[in-house]
Amino acid sequence: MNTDTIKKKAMNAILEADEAEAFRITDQVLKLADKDTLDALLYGFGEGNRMMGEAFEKGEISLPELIYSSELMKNAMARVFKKIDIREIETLGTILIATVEGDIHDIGKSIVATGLKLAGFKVIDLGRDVPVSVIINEAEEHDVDIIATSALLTTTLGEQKKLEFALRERRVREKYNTMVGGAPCTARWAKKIGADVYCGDVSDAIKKARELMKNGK
Ligand code: B12
Repeated sequence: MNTDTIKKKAMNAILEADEAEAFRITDQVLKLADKDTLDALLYGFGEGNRMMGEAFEKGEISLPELIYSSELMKNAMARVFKKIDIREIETLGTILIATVEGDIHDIGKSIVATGLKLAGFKVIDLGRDVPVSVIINEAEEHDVDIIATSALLTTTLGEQKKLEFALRERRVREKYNTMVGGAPCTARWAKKIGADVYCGDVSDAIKKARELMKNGK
């Protein structure tokens, strides 16, 4: 099975809320057990969830249906974690991830957290609605390499800027790489606020996190 087929099947399993199919494709990918097929699986699940988000917005599906699809992906991923002993994979680095204060959207953030974990990163997921002060305190305590934040509202996007400012104010900015994401976020926004990278989806996040670790800080 090539990576395009995996992406398509994973995406359709989410769109059709077909848990049995999601598990079947996940098990097939586990047999192949290489990074490219796992990336393709995640990409497909991510795309499926993104399209479900759009369908919800258009009023085509209900919120419980949308949440069910993201749970379905989480269950399939739990299957992966059970089979692959994450400790056996090289630890590429530690990433702290959170949805910013005032924002309760966490579907995309959780997908990205799962993807990074699967790619071999240690991930500390602080959840949603997390104040900048908590993000920095936790980053300091766990000595993380990358601080990744998600913002889904134009009104909460400013929290990512606040984080950059607070990191500088506490004179710890140079210790971390920062990564920003979420629907209203752009590469231009990242540049404007001084974040290190913007990522559009889970595959992009994995790719750029790997690059950041290679380049060091
Ligand atoms: C589901 C949803 C909700 C759910 C959230 C459930 C949950 N547990 O997350 C509920 C119903 C609770 C909700 C509430 C609200 N919502 Co809402 N919501 C959505 C919706 C339909 C889908 C979001 C989603 O989950 N998409 C699927 C995931 C997979 O995609 P994603 O989040 O974009 O994530 C991907 C990328 O962005 C990226 N990414 C995301 N985060 C990160 C982080 C990092 C570090 C990286 C690298 C990458 C990354 O990777 C992900 C995977 O590929 C969007 C519309 C849309 N199409 O985006 C509106 C939307 C985001 N919501 C919106 C609004 C206005 C609200 C409310 C204010 C509504 C209200 N009046 O009450 C409240 C806000 C509550 C709050 N304080 O946060 C607006 C925001 C408008 C704006 N620009 O500000 C949107 C765009 C809808 C719209 N068109 O008006 N919402």
